[in-house]
Amino acid sequence: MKTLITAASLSLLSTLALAGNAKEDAAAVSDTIRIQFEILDADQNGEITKKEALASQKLSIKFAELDVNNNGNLDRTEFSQFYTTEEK
Ligand SMILES: [Ca+2]
Ligand SMILES: [Ca+2]
Repeated sequence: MKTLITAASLSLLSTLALAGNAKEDAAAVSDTIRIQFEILDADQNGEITKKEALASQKLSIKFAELDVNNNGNLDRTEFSQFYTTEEK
């Protein structure tokens, strides 16, 4: 019984450790996304227009693909897709 508890505790600990790392990675990525977004969002209205996207060749190439709701702007959610697909 004692062995079982130890094994369970160990697996719980490693699960927590993994979750901790993933959380840190996600935080680092979202920091980068936020900074990139602010750089590209020249007029700081919270959306990146096609014109603003021209500052990044890669972004302007993928603009139509990323503009999921086709409103001609990329919001943070849409922009984060660019970043996460770019990383892979
Ligand atoms: Ca803007
Ligand atoms: Ca959009």
